[in-house]
Amino acid sequence: MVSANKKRVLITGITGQDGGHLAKLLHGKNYEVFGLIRGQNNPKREATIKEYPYVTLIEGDVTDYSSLIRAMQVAKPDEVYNLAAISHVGHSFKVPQLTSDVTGKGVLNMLEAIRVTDLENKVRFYQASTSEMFGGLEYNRPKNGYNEESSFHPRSPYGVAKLYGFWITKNYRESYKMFAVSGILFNHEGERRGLEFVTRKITNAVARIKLGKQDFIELGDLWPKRDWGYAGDYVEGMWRMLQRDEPKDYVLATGETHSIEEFLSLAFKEIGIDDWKPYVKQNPAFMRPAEVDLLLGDPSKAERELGWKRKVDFPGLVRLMVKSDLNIESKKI
Ligand code: NAP
Ligand code: G4F
Repeated sequence: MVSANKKRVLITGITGQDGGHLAKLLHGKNYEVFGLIRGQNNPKREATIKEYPYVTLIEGDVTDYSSLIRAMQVAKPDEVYNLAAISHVGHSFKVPQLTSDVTGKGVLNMLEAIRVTDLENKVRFYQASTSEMFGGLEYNRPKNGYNEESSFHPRSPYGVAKLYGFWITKNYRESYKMFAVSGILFNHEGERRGLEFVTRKITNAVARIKLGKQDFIELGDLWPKRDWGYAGDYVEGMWRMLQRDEPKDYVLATGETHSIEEFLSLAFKEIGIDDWKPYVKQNPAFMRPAEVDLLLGDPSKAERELGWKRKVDFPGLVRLMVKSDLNIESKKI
């Protein structure tokens, strides 16, 4: 039964890591939650229904404008969070045109669907922008971390597509006075992270090594550094951005950066192994044509204006991910 008093939200990318965290958060805040799901038989549909039974799924695809119009008509949302994307940087080099259509032009499709259906211009729009837009090169890296004024230098088809999404969001805000904002989020991880991303790939392998199911892990470059936080903390920041009086863009980050080697070291220590090196092999297949060397974010504007601050620290993040994977893997046959 849909209540007339409840706020309504449409989330694209509902089957992804952030989609799940956000649906849970907003359900807890008494929102009526609608989620866009793609494909005629999406393999994640059943798991999504099981874990988030309160979400009403709407079939659609961000490359299909007409499906977004329909989603708007069904959900009648007060807020839209556009999380849908081809989000894996390495994969974006393999499917650059599709990445451009989904991760880039998909943002325009969603904004247009809002513009033509929201005749009172009341819908608030969140775009999932990314630290990958900065590029992590030494020449444009501020000492205290990238902030909302830093310059961009994307290093992948993903980063380039996201930069288009960032600018078209800003353009719709300026042109049509839409409440349309970008969260420029640094890496956020957790127990719901896809296995294709390096943190979860490591914690899953560590759990399997502990349980005797796997002997080693194959990775690409180990020196890049990331500003890693916990996804559950970051969706709270997304929501806060849409509750402001004024539409503004914000960086969400921890203000710390760590290498993949540091992540490996902490993860293996969780299972009592001090020297991780014998368990890791390097495989060029996991290296990228261009790398983002070091990402460090400066979240001070979000801390000041949104009252947002990450709660889970780096060791806490590694610990919770290893613990969760040990739990998942020990239940599998
Ligand atoms: P994710 O787990 O990869 O989820 C991506 C979602 O997009 C999935 O639900 C996927 O659906 C959906 N999707 C892909 N193509 C689509 C299409 N054509 N139409 C509709 N939906 C489509 O990503 P995430 O980690 O939750 O991140 C959420 C958003 O934040 C993404 O836009 C990502 O680029 C951005 N971001 C993430 C981070 C991070 O560290 N996690 C940092 C900055 C920005 P399927 O399940 O059907 O594939
Ligand atoms: O875990 P990753 O794939 O994440 P990446 O490239 O930083 O992107 C993530 O964070 C972005 C925010 O900054 C998001 F916008 C994006 O959607 C995504 O969520 O790779 C992290 C680092 C890279 O330097 C990569 O080259 O780990 C390195 N790496 C080394 N071996 C590996 C592997 N990455 C993956 N995925 N798999 C490996 O085997």
